Amino acid sequence: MNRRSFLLSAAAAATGAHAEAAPPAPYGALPSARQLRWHALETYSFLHFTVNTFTDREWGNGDEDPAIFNPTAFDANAIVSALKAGGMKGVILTCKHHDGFCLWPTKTTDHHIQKGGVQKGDVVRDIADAAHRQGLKFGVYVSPWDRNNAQYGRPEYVSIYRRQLRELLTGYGPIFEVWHDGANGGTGYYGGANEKRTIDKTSYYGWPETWDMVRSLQPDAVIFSDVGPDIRWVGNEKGFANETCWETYDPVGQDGGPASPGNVRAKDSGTGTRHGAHWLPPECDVSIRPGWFWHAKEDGRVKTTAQLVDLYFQSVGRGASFLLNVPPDRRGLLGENDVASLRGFGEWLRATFGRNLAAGAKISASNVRGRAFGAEKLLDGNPETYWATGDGVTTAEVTIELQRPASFNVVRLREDIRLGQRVEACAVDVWKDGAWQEFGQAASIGPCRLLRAKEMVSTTRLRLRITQAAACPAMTELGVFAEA
Ligand code: FUL
Repeated sequence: MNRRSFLLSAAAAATGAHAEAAPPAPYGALPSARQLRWHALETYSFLHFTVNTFTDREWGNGDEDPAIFNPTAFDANAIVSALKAGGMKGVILTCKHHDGFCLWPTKTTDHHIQKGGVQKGDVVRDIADAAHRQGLKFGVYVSPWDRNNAQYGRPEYVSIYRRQLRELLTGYGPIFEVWHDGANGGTGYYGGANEKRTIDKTSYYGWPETWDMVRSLQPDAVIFSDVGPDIRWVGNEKGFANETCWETYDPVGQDGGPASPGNVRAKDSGTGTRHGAHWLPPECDVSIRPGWFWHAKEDGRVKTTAQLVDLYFQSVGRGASFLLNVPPDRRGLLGENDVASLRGFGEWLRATFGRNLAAGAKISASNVRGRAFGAEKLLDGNPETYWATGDGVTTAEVTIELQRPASFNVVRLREDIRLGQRVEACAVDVWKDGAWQEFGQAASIGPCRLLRAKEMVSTTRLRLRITQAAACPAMTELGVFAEA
């Protein structure tokens, strides 16, 4: 400290005025701007729709006649409205699945929607336009494995695949997510060869070059695969992340070597890597039915609203996103049971999280970094403001006094992830019968942690305890909710 600043701070101390504290230094790997925008979505949908819908299969062989894709009452607006009512913020369409059939009139192959003489439309255009009109984001699933293409397995196919992506990324407005599945190579039609083609997953597709192209065409789109580079697969197709789930992740291949799409040690993906070098948050993909595609025999096996709610707690509630597949049927509409479960889920979301019962409460913290970082920032509903402690203060308590007794069973915590993932253990207590009782606890928080009690609790006092953190905590929200 030089003499002038010493005198200034001495003068401030004498008058009681303090210079405003600086924000905490970020900790560890940090999210990019495009990842931050994606984190805010939390719930969005998959539409699995292609020739398989008409052949009753999950994986087409690639020799399907394009004419069989013939929905009788396709209505993109109705599909998107049902997703919107279900609280979905975006929709990712299987523009091309492993069978190679393209749902848009691509110039790269004859195996597309306008060949075969029945359906003359462009399903990609219809879904993209309906989504944008209704305020949902639109994303594309484009399978790298193509069981129809004669060139699959040869270098020529990689440029065909890139041209397909280019068509989708330049002709259909803003794209929020580009989805590459990890199923790669094997038997197929391959232009009539009907053989097995094996590719080297680490080198064949030239992913770095493809991803550079995606970046240049749609800089705001996040890229999903088993290994990112923006969003990671959670390691299962059941819709849940691990109880402790870190946003950071350093993927390793199945044999311990370099990882690539289709070659990742999936058992690590649900937890991530604490202190990992990459911010690579998990996405939990799951179908509302047993299969990814529509099958009449599964009409009675649609997940209920209550099952979707459980999955929401196990995905979004653990810092991941919830990617719910709802497959259109042969009419080109969503089934009645699917629409009803979605509607129920959307109503539950709005009714449960519409009102933070702690809003307006008295709140104080055992440590506050400075006026701009007070505990009241946890209740102001503003994701840009946060409570933070002083540097080096990695344990702290926040106490809330409600204006009147409230009954609730959910507590939501959010860190300010612009500053990295900092908290490593926390607990929430409620005041009951003259003592503190634990309501719930967690290790990781990240963008969202939901603590859910089996039964409603009634109290006027709650407390959050941060018991371990890698750097002073910086948190944007402590919400208290009653499940509808
Ligand atoms: C997997 C595919 O093999 C399934 O058919 C489905 O599309 C799922 C979401 O991804 O890799």
